[in-house]
Amino acid sequence: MDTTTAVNLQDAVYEKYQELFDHAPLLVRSPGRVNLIGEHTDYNNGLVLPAAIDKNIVLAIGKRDDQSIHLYSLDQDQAYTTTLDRLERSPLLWPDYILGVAQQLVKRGHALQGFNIVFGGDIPQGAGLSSSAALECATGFALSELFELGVSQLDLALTAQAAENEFVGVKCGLMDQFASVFGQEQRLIKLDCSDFSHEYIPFNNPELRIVLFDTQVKHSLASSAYNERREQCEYGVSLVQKHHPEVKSLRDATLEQLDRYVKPVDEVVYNRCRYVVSEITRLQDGCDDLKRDDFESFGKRMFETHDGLQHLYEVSCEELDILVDLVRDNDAVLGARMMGGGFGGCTINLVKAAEVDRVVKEVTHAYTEKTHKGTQAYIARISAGTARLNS
Ligand code: GAF
Repeated sequence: MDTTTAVNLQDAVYEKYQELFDHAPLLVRSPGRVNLIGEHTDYNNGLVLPAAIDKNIVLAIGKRDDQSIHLYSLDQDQAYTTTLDRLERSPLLWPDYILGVAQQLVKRGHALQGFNIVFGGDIPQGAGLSSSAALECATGFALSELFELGVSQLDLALTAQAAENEFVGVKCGLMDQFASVFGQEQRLIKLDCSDFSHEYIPFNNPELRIVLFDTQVKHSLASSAYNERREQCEYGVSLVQKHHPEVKSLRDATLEQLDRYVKPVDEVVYNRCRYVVSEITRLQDGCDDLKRDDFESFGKRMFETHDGLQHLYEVSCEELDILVDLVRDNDAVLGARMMGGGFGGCTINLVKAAEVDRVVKEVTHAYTEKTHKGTQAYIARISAGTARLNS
């Protein structure tokens, strides 16, 4: 977070809390994320390579003497009130990310009492930077600190994911919540979603920048198509499993098995599975590139990922494809691809630091010419994960 914005946001959240509830709150922040490579692999027990970024949800929390829950969103300028025994979905939608986490903590045997929350953020919404995962992780962490629940970092990420799966209804994997909680300055997280083991890979080349171009669109089929992709992957696994019972997820499957057992039955499911199996290998190779400082090779893999997401997994959209095509032959851009669930949001680009201004100007202009829409560019700085802001 840019220091001035960060301080302003913290101050705004803190002051609003005091104005509404008349006592000093506990303050936490939880970041959004980028993902360098490894898309739609997390819910297939595969690997991902995310990092927390310098854009955050800031959340103020305090105890109440009763069982009620008072919530206020600074960005929406909306309040919502309920009670601990009525943790149900709200017509306002944003409270669900908070109530879902509270429900999961209760389900896991933690004792809560009533609480107040005020939150705000500078993570662009609907841009695929995981503002909802950040809100879930901020809530879980804040409740754990407030009621001294001792929730571990891994349980925090899993609780937040369960809230998204069960309360909000999006069957997401663990990547976004894990990155938000486990993020570290200038380090990528190579997370193995089959057993949650992870390794940090330094990413601090001063000559490179991570630039995000926001399509400024979010096509409506995003969450239903997401759940459908997940089902298609599971179906592909079931076809392989009939012959290889040891294959429990696409992480265990080979391209040969897909050719043999999935392709003859369903060409679409085959394409989905082929993308995932190739992407898991691509991520492993990409991590080797990074360890050798071979960013050229890593960048080429990012373009390959985009091609797979566009043609095989079919979660891209016209605007994302245009943004990637605009930089394919640009010497200052080593790699680019759509990022996150798809059907809108941002592309992630690896750009030579000295050329960032020129690239942003050219892409912004050309995108508007082609789509008659605006794009917003963000430079993402890799930052630390969920933390307390006061004692
Ligand atoms: C969304 C999901 F929330 C993640 O779990 C992940 O599957 C991603 O889409 C695609 O890689 O961000």
